[in-house]
Amino acid sequence: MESFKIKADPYPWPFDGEVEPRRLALIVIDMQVDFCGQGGYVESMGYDIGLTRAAIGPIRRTLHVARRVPGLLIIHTREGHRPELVDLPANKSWRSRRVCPGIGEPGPKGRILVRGEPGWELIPELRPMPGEIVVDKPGKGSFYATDLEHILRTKGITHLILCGITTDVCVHTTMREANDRGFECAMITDGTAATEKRHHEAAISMISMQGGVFGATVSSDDLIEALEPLAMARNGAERMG
Ligand code: C5J
Repeated sequence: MESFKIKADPYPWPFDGEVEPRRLALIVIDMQVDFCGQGGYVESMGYDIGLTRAAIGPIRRTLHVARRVPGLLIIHTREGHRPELVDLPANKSWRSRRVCPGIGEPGPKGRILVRGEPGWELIPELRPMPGEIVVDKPGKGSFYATDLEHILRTKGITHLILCGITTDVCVHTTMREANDRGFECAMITDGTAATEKRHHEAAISMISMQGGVFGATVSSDDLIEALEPLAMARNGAERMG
């Protein structure tokens, strides 16, 4: 079985030399209209979605290769709450209403961060392909109150590559949760983005402290270069994301 390693910061990834694709999952976090689409939650709060949308191109290019690597598991996550909001903690609700519209309230893309609403959907550019896994999560971390860990353990996954939005919130929280559970993690620097550039940069910088306290960071170009030799040749039916 072929394996690969990647140029990364602060150490060549992974720590254990090389990884086989069957041990690896690519996790695409919360690429939802609410976080990077027009009329979504992030835009309604007054942030520039040009910043969060910057991750779309690098993620598409990464998926284009990753989808052709046999054995590599692809997982998408969505942050959102049940329509009755019974899984929305009072403090998360209260804080979100300070910036308005709050979670569960109506916005241009339906009720904010509510499952089934247009704003909660994954953006069309990054729609999952058949066979890819979608994990719905009520919190910032992808492990909290989900079956993600059960899926990863069942599939024998030991290494994770993370991308999506936002770098400083859901991506970082997921990376920290995964790291504490013993998964070897790398985050794609240009495949992540935040609502403020300085937060994105700080989140990347934090990962490299203490010798790679949560894992490592890689560029999408270096990841693609490492994956490409393992990818099957394109066929006629295959298309770019
Ligand atoms: C936030 C996320 N920022 N997906 N969610 O509230 O990072």
